[in-house]
Amino acid sequence: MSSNEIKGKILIIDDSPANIQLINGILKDDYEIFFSTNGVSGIKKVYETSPDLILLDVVMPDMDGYEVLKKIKSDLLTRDIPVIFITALDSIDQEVKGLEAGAVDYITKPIIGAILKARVATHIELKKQRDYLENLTMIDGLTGIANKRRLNEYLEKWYKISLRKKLNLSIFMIDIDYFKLYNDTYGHLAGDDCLKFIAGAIKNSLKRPYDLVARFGGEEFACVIPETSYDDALMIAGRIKSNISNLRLEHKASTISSYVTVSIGGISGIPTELDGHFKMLERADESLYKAKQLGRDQIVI
Ligand code: GH3
Ligand code: MG
Ligand code: MG
Ligand code: MG
Repeated sequence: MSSNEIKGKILIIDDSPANIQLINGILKDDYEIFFSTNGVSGIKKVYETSPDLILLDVVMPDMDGYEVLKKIKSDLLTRDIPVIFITALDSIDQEVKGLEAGAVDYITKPIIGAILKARVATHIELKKQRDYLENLTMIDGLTGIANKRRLNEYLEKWYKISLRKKLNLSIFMIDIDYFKLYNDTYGHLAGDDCLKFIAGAIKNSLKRPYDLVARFGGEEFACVIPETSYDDALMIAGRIKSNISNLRLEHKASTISSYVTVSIGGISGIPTELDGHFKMLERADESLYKAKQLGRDQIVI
């Protein structure tokens, strides 16, 4: 790797080490390169490295390129990664078959360095634009945090990862106490400002890059906290509550405090096949209901 800016991660899956070496030589200055010499380990590498692009050989013993592509396309976690076939099979039928299987491009051997570079650059750029646009559709307009669509996608993804790797997953539902009264007292615009402050306080309470806060609806927020023990989840929920109370947003109509408070319901545990990610959200919502029943301004996990 040179000191140039690295533009993305590329995974090469090819049974020929000589091919891997050749492609690596062409691309290594611009990209971080990973490789695998067979389909099974290649698929494992896809999960380990989350590449921006996969260069896939068609003819390989055991598992061929089509089977590998099918596997990649069948999983939500990997299906959006663009795959380019690189192969010596240069018939039109083969190329059509490859593109119909879901490859974004088809490059025939012998590999010409400049062409490989140019096509790879195009597909990496397209992927970045896709990711950018995708992100735009997943942001809540008022608060700037993730919206419900993003939450669902993110939760489904972490549910699967946690199930597979037997990791603890925590979900919080956070609801502002007596928010209708807040609107009635201070007006709807002040209510909107309050939602923005609360969203910011929750966001600031989450320290790790994989923690997500989303606006679930009206005055409800949800957090997805992966790879965190029950005790740590409880501590994070406490941090959220105290950061919100530190905002000291006046709420004189509230019967439990003179400031805005929230109730937090959560679940924390290793998911099982029986759960499903919606079921986990439901259980977090049941905890929230309990927190409300117990008098609001508290955490139930
Ligand atoms: P509880 O303590 O039981 O949660 O009571 P609550 O008043 O917070 O709950 P309720 O569900 O009755 O009221 C929610 C209120 O949130 C009603 C609705 O007008 C307000 N709300 C929902 N979305 C927005 C919004 O985008 N902006 C503003 N200002 N208010 C909103
Ligand atoms: Mg081969
Ligand atoms: Mg509510
Ligand atoms: Mg409420």
